[in-house]
Amino acid sequence: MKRCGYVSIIGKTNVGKSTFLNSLSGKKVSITSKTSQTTRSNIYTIKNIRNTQAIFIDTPGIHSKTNKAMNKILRKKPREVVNDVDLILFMISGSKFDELDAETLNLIKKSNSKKILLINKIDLVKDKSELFEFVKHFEHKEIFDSIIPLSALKNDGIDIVEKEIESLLPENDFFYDSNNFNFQSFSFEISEIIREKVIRYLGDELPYETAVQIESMNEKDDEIDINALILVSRQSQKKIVIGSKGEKIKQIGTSARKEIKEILKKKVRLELWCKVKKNWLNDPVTLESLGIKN
Ligand SMILES: Nc1nc2c(ncn2[C@@H]2O[C@H](COP(=O)(O)OP(=O)(O)OP(=O)(O)O)[C@@H](O)[C@H]2O)c(=O)[nH]1
Ligand SMILES: [Mg+2]
Repeated sequence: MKRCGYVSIIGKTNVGKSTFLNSLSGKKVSITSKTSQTTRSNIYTIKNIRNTQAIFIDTPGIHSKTNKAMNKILRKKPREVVNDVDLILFMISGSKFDELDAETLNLIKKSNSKKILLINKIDLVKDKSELFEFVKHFEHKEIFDSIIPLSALKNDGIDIVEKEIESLLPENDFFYDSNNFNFQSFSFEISEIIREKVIRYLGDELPYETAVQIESMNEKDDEIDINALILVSRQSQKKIVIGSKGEKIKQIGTSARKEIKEILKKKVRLELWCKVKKNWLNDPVTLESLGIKN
C-alpha cells in the first residue's frame, strides 16, 4: 500500500521551519538564518519515506503586520497552503506560546487537514517537565493528531515526525516518479543562496530590507558566470553591504560562490553589485520580479 500527499509547515517566523525541512530532506532546500523573515515564498520539495511520498511546502513565518507591500504578501503565503493540503505541521519554539503563535494556530484550526504540533528547539529547554505540562495543555484542546517535541538543529526527533507523516497521509499512488523534481527555478535557487549570505553577514544591521536579483547567468560545460544585484532601500544601507574597502560584499561573494560551486561542481564566477532602489519593499513590480507575488 502506497501513501502520498501534501504537507505544509506553518508557524511564526524564526521557529525553525526551514531548518526542519532541510534536516528531514537531508539537503539544503530552504535558506535559514538567525534573523526573522528569512523565507519569502512557499518552497516545495519531495521526500520519499519508504512507501510514502510527501510533498512538503515550507512557508514564510507569520510576523507582525506592517504597511509594507512585501509584508502583506508574505503574510498571505501560509494562508495559501492551509486548506488544500493533507497534513499541516504547526511549529512552535520550545514551550513558549505568544500572540503570533496564537494567530497562526487560529489560522490552521479551521482547516480540515490532519495536524501535527511540532515543538522545536527542545535542546534549549532546560526544564523538560515544563514541556510535559505544555504538551498536556495542548492534548486537552484536541486540535492535533499528534504532538512531537524535537530539535531540528540537532536532528533529534525527525525520525518520529517521519513515522507520523507515514501514518497520517492518505492512501495514494506517488504523484511524482522521482524525488529529485525541481519545483523552484535554478536562478531562484542561486539568488536565495546569495541572499542567505547577505542576511548571515549583515543580518543584525539590515534586518530584512535586502533582496537579490539575478541580472544574468551564463552556463557552460565546466563553468558558470553569474551577475547579481543586492537591492537595498537607502544609500546608508549600501555602505553597510559594501563595507569598509568593499570587504563585506567580498565576503558575501566568496561564501556564496563556494556554496554554488559545491552544488554545481563547476567553476563559478560571481559578480555582485549593490544598488539602491528606494521603497522596493512597497513596489509590486520589483516584488514580482523577485518572486514575491500574490
Ligand atoms: N537551538 C536550536 N536552534 C534552532 C533549531 N531549529 C532551528 N534553529 C535556529 O533558529 C533560527 C531560525 O531558523 P529558520 O529555520 O530560519 O526559521 P524559520 O521558521 O524558517 O524562519 P522564517 O523563514 O523567518 O519563518 C536559525 O538560527 C536556526 O539555526 C533547534 O532545534 N534548536
Ligand atoms: Mg524559513
